[in-house]
Formats: sequence, structure tokens, C-alpha cells
Amino acid sequence: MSNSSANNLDAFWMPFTANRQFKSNPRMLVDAKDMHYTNAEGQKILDGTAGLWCCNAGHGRPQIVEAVSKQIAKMDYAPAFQMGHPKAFELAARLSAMMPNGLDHVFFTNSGSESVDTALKIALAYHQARGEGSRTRLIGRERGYHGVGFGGISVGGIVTNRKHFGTLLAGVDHMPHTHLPEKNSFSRGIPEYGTELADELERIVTLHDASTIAAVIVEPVAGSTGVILPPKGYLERLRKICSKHGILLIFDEVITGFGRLGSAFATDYFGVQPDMITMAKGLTSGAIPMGAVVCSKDIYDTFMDAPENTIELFHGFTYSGHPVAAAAGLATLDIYKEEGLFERANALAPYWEDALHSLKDCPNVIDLRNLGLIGAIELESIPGKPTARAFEAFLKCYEKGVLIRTTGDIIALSPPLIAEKKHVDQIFDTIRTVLGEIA
Ligand code: PXG
Repeated sequence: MSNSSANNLDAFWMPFTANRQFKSNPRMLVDAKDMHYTNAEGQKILDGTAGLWCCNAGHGRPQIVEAVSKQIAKMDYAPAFQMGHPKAFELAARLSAMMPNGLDHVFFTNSGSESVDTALKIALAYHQARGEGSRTRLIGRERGYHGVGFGGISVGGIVTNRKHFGTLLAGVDHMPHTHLPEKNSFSRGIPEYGTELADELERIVTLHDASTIAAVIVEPVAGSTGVILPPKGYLERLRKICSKHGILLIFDEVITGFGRLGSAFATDYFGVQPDMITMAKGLTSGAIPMGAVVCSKDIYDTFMDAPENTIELFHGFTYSGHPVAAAAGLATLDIYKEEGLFERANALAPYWEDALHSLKDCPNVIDLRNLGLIGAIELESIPGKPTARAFEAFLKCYEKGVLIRTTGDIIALSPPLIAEKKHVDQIFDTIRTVLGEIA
């Protein structure tokens, strides 16, 4: 018992965190309401990141708290295999109704990573069920983030998330990312150049042959690696190439889902329909862990071709469609609808865009990118010290009461969709001050 003190921070191995650095100067959040956190020192911190891109309805929403409390008291858990409970079915039906026509079957998970690995497995099993079992390759993209499961890191394109973990999944290839700063810097919204990068998929298909490829997975807007936007017409072109070659297209909407772009999902925003959508985060506004994969009717029907008394898909989690998570999901969808939060995000987006791009003249800013209520500020790295400048900005913004997120030397912003203009002003005023101070 080396660490018995209640205040000892040693035992908790924190995820994606410099543990020793954090523990030497911890930043503890103890309270949250609407747009703000409160830290252990009693300071209010404006949430510029919706937690980790997840608390889209803001914090401490009484409707969600009540739904969760009621459900946990009524029935805490029900077995997920060969048994059901009404709220999981209700939530699946509600989600399906939010989707474009033809995307109408929902498989529940507990996180984005589980959603991604589930979708990849469904893609493989789908082709096998159709007698095309040779389609085993999965195609992702450089700088893609699809969580931390073995499937997700294999199709993902983040070197640090891959290089320590052995050989990963076999038979994966990657398209190039679409970050073209020399051509698209300081674009407002969707960038003009780079559509032809989608044709790299044709090259990959030619190399491996379509008969070996099961699925392509992309984030419609890449979030984690610093907000990389799809060039005009790029996603449409990916869709065309996939359809032409019988390859399933998966949109990973863990970040773009639930109003982040000012529409329900990125599929609506771009008018491009994938065969599967992975989601998590905003599904419960971050209140209870939950994820989902929404599949096309064609995929679901293919599995349902099997004899009626057989299990069609040998996959699932103890907590798939957990009653408390389902209750949180239903209450969250109610809030989105009743408060028109997706429309609200859409209405605020131009103000957000102007405020972000007003930072153009700040020291060391080399690019600004935005879409919906997402913003990215790319900073010139300090020579020999990548990530140091952005991390200092993060610490200084926190000291001044604004939570931002950084990746490399990019500041990524994604406030709750309940944000008001005054919050937008505070976020960008604080960043402006900080960029001046650390210049
Ligand atoms: N796919 C995408 C597109 C994501 O953004 C995941 C899958 C994995 O979700 P889970 O629930 O397993 O973490 C994500 C997660 C950041 C940041 O700072 C982004 C994520 C998670 C934590 C931090 O950009 N995205």
C-alpha cells in the first residue's frame, strides 16, 4: 500500500496525458453547469471544447439528470444478449428517424472506439455473408483518428498512436490526408483545393483490386488531428468511387454527429450518404458513455437472410444499449429537438467564423480553419519544440478561465451548442490576449 492517501494522485494512470507533468500541477474540475466548469480552486472555466467534443447540450442539464436518475432507480441493468428493454429500442428508432432514408438500423456500443471496431467488423462479415469473403482490406486515411481499438488504430493515421503497438491489423491501406496549407490557408469553411486527393482511392483500388477491399472509413471532418476539412466535392468523389467498386463507405461521425456542423450529422451537411455511420459523444451529450453504429438497410437485410433461429452477428458488448445510457440518450435527443440546438449552432456559425478569423493578425498564427461550431488555430511551432507553443497557450487560457484543446501546435475549439455570442467573444478575446503574451 504505497499510495494510501486519499489525496495521492499516483494510482490513476491518466489517458493521453503527461502523467507526471499533470500530477505536479493538477487541473481538477469539480463542477459543471451549462457553459462552465468550476475547478477545485473555485474558478469558473468557460468550456470551449464541450468537454472532449461531447457535451453538445452543455453541462448539468436537469432533463438528462432526471432521466438517468429515474432509470437507474427503476432498472439499473438488463442483459443485452437474448433479452431487451424498451428504452434501447426506443432510442434506436429515434436515431433511425434522424438519419437519411435507408440508414435505419442501430447497433449500440459504449464509445467511439467500440463503434469504429464494430463497423469494421460488420463490413467484413457483410461481404462474407454475400459470398465475397475475399474483401478483407480496410482503407483509412493519414491523420485520421478512429479511436484506440486495434481496428481503429490500424485504419487511423496517427503515427504516435500506431508505432508502439506492433503489427496492427493486416491488409490496411491509407489515403492521403487533405491538409494543404500551401493552397488552402485561412480558408473560411470548406477549402477550394484538393478534391483530386479522392482519386488516390482509385489508385489504391487499382493496386489491391476491388475484390479485396471491404470498406473505406473517414471522418467527414477530421477532428483530433487538428480539424482537417474535406475539400469541395471530395466526399462526393469518395462516395462515387466506393459505389463503383462495391466498397462500403463508413463515416466516422463521433465528432461531427449531433449538430457540430449545424446539421444533425455531416451526412446531412454534405449531402453524401455513407453505408454506415459511427457515433458516440453527443449521443448522450457526454453524460453517460454510449456509442452506436447506424447501418444501411441493405447491410442489415443481408445479415437477416440467415435462418431465423441463428445469431446473425457474433458481436456485442455487456453494455450494448445500457438502460441508463439509453435514458440519457433519449433525454439528450429531446433537448436537441426542443431547443433546436442544431439550428442554433448553424445560426451562430457565421459569428463563430468571423470571430475565429479575426485572429489572423495574432503572432505565430499560420492558419485558421472552421466549419459549423468547430474552429482551429494553427500556430508556428517553436523550432525544435513541437507542441510547446500550443500547450503554453492551453495553460494560459486555463489560467484565464477558458478551456481549449490542443493537438500538436493546433488549438481546436468546439463549444457546447448552447453557446451565446458573449461566450464566443470570451473564448477568442482570451486566445488573442494569450497569443500576444506568449509571442
Ligand atoms: N472516432 C473519432 C472521429 C473520434 O474523434 C473516436 C472515434 C473514439 O472515441 P472514444 O469514445 O473511444 O474516445 C474519437 C474520439 C481530441 C479528442 O482532443 C478526440 C477524441 C477523443 C478524445 C480527445 O481531439 N475523439
